[in-house]
Parts: sequence; C-alpha cells; structure tokens
Amino acid sequence: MASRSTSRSTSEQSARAHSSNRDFPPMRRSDVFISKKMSYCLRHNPYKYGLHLDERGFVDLHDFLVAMNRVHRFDPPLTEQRIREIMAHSDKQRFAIENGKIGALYGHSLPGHFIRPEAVPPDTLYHGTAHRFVSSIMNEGLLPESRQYVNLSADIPLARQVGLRRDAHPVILAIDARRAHHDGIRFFEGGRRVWLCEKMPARYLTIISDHA
Ligand code: HQG
Repeated sequence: MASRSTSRSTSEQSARAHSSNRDFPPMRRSDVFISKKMSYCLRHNPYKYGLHLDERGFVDLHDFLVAMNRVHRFDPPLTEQRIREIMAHSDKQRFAIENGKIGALYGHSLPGHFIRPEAVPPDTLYHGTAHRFVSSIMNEGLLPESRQYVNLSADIPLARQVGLRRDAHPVILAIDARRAHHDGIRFFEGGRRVWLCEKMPARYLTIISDHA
C-alpha cells in the first residue's frame, strides 16, 4: 500500500511539473501555415523580422530560422529540415535554399526587382485571372500590379489554380511567349512552373478559356 501511494504521488508531482512548464502541448503547425509565414517574410516584409534580403532576395538561412522562431514562437521550433520537407511536398517551387541562404523565387511586393535568372521561355505560357480584370488586361496588357513581376504559369492547370483565387470560373489567357521573346521581351525563371516578366503587352495575349 505504502509503496503504491508513494508511486501515485510521484507521478502526480511529475504531471504537475510538466503542466507548469507548458500550458499547452506543442502544436505542430501545418505546412501551409508555415509556408504563408515564410512567404510573408521573404516576399513582403523581411523588416518585421529584422532581416535584410540581398539583391537576389535571399537571406542567411540561420538568421532566417532564428527570426522566424522568435516572431512566431514555433513549437517545435522551425528547422531547416522542416523547411526542406515543406519545399519537397509543395506543388510549386516557392522557395530555394542555396549556399546557406534562403529566398522566395517569385511573388515579391518589395520595391525594386530582385535579380532572377533570365531564360528562354517555352513557346506558350498561361495566366489565370478574374473576369472583372479581362477588359483592362486586353487593353493595357498584363501589369505586375503590387508585385515586382508579372506572374505566368507554365501549364493550364496551374493558371487555373492561380485564377481560382479570385474567381470561381477564372479566365485563362495564353501568352505567345515565343513571339514576345523574339520581339525582345525578357523572361525570368520563377522556379518550377512559374515564369516572370516585367509586363506583357496585350498583343501577345489570347483568351483560351472563358466560362462567363
Ligand atoms: C491582374 C500566388 C487589371 C492579374 C499565385 C491578377 C501566383 C490586371 C492581379 C502568384 C492587369 C494581380 C501571383 C491589368 C494584371 N488590369 N488587372 N492591366 N494586369 N492584372 O496576386 O498572378 O500561391 O499580384 O491578372 O498562385 O494572381 O502565393 O498576381 O489577377 O503564383 O505562391 O492583377 O501568387 O502564388 O494579382 O498571383 P497577384 P497573380 P502563391
């Protein structure tokens, strides 16, 4: 009896000690949650994290992890391994880790233009958008709006996914990238499936899917 009573009292003490160390059990955040925080930091507001991006939009990975954990108090802490898992599971290549640095590959709204590798595009690219923007786009072309670059998709499913963010029945535009490139418009890599350009005049655009 005595030993059972001692044993129970020890486990109760241990449970109390545990609960006083941590009010809530650690919550493993979803890939999407972490990816959105990473995008916010690396595309839009590194200053909130006390970080400065280089001319390519990259920052030291160790500094990035320290800052992300400080601001968001991730528990368990965000690690390079978790970021690599998120990147590997993603449908889009939003981020890259190179030479101990991390950066977003597209989508920046910070002033200026981060340097992206210039490359020859495929013959046709795509852009998914909302019906309400189409007349303006067909007049003035695709503009970067709040981003550094216009975002183009390498395939129709991705363009549809992008357009669905703004319209349940998005309009898909095809871009004659071959002719645009031939005419001197510069294209930049935005990671797997994403291409970037500074603007895309309307003469290279064709509406290929419009379920209005
Ligand atoms: C539209 C997400 C009127 C354009 C997505 C778009 C993408 C015009 C909106 C990435 C226009 C800008 C970027 C003009 C362009 N008149 N509207 N002349 N020119 N527009 O969000 O391309 O998932 O800045 O059609 O998936 O939609 O976060 O660009 O509708 O890949 O990684 O102006 O952001 O990536 O919207 O999306 P956005 P976007 P993540």
